[in-house]
Order: sequence, then structure tokens, then C-alpha cells
Amino acid sequence: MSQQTSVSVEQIKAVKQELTRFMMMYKFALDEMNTKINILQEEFQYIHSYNPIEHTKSRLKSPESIFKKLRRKGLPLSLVSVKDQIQDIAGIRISCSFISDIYIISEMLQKQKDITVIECKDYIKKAKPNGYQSLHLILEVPVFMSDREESVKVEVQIRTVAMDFWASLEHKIYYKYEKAVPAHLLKELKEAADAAAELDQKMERIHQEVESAKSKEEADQQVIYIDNKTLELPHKLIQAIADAK
Ligand code: 0O2
Repeated sequence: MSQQTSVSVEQIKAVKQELTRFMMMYKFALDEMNTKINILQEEFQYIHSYNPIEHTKSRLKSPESIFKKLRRKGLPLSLVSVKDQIQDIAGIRISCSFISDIYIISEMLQKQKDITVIECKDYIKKAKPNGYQSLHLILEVPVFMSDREESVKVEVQIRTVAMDFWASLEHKIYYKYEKAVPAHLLKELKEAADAAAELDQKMERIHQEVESAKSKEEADQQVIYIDNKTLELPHKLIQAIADAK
């Protein structure tokens, strides 16, 4: 069914172009942030000999969802209002194996010179009443385009695989029941969230014990690993570098 419109073809073209440029800005911000995360992940892997990130997923919010969010929040329907008020147009979700890795990744991102921290919500230290756990950061990165520089917000959600598993199921249930979830399911979801939190804590304890045993073993091996190559370190070189500090 075609909609009645008083907008001219030229106006539609101009709006499409403006929206494309606007959305591209967020795509570039996502690209930048993903590059930063990949570098941190690779560096961490070299130093600690394990990968702190199980997987990452990024997405751009669709114009339709942005429009719905503006309506829901009663905000003006303009790109200025979108840029100022909607913080999650560009979103990245990072899933880690262990709780401690969440805070390490978060710290490493927050310390970067070109990143401005707009907001940090810790739903791990204090879970939401329904049991939701995650660390949410709103970060701003500069994006350099041909004719201008823009500071662009990216929402980064960092959580464990168990927290992510729970959140995906809860999200599906929430939408299936159109936000009116039966009480018995809410209760079961809360119990599942508590079980996931307990599992995360147990895994963290095991991880810490294994890491401390590993670091003792590594101190005895006088080698480093770069680019899949094992490089021997003469004892005298280790001694000299340690003495110079
Ligand atoms: P979607 O569809 O995932 O994008 P905001 O409305 O974002 O300005 P809010 O709600 O205070 O402000 O932000 P918060 O608490 O940081 O939550 C932002 C996002 O976290 C949500 O985005 C969800 O993705 C996720 N989230 C927050 N609470 C829950 C929860 O209880 N369950 C699940 N599964 N996810 C949650 P959106 O825009 O609400 O939804």
C-alpha cells in the first residue's frame, strides 16, 4: 500500500543522503572501536597467553528503531536530538570468559587517550532487580572524515558468556510476551540469573588458581612468544634489563 506523501523527490533524495552520512559516521566509530578491541585482545593474548574475549558482536541501530526510541522518550524528531540523546546507535557487545577480564578490558579502553568516557554503568557490582548483569560503557571516539571531525558515541556492553546467555533468553521472552512476562517465568529467570552469577564466581576462582600456577611456571621458562615464534632470552639479558629498572 503506497503512503500519501507531500515530500518531493528532491527532498527525499536530500534526506536519504543526510541520513546515509549520519549513519556512516557511526559505522566508522564502530570500525575504530573494533580495531581498538582487536589490538587489545591480541596484545593481551601475547602477555597473558590466553584470549580474554570469547566473541564480539557489533551493530548499528536501524533508523526505524532510532525513530521508535525518540518517540518512546518523547524527544524531538531531528538528527541533532538523535546525536545528543540516543547513546546506542553504534553498539558493541563483548563476551568474556571471566569477570576479571571484563574489568581489564574496560580499564584498557577507558585509559586510551582518544576515548572520552561519557558513562559507566556497572550492573555486575549491582545487578538489575530482574537479575540482568553487564558492564555498560558509553564511550566517545573522534571520527575523521574528508570535511570534518566528529565525536561519536559508542555503547560497549561487556559481560561473561553466562551473563550473555541469560540476557539473550530474557530478551527473547520479554519480546515474546510483549513485556507482560508471567510471574512464574520472571521468578525462574531470576533464579537462572543467580545460578549464572554463582557459576561465574566459581569459574573466576578456578581461573585465578590456574593463572597463579601458570605464572610461576612461566617465570622459569626464559623465552617469549612473538608472532607464533619462540624467542630465547639469555639469562644475562634478563638480568641486565631487570637491573636497569
Ligand atoms: P536493545 O533493543 O537491546 O537496544 P537507554 O534507553 O539505552 O538510553 P537505559 O535503558 O537506562 O538507557 O540504558 P541501560 O540500562 O544501559 O540499557 C541499555 C541496553 O542494555 C538495553 O538497550 C539492552 O540492550 C541492555 N539491557 C538493559 N537492561 C536489560 C535487561 O534487563 N535485559 C536484557 N536482556 N537487556 C538489558 P535497549 O535500547 O533497551 O534495547
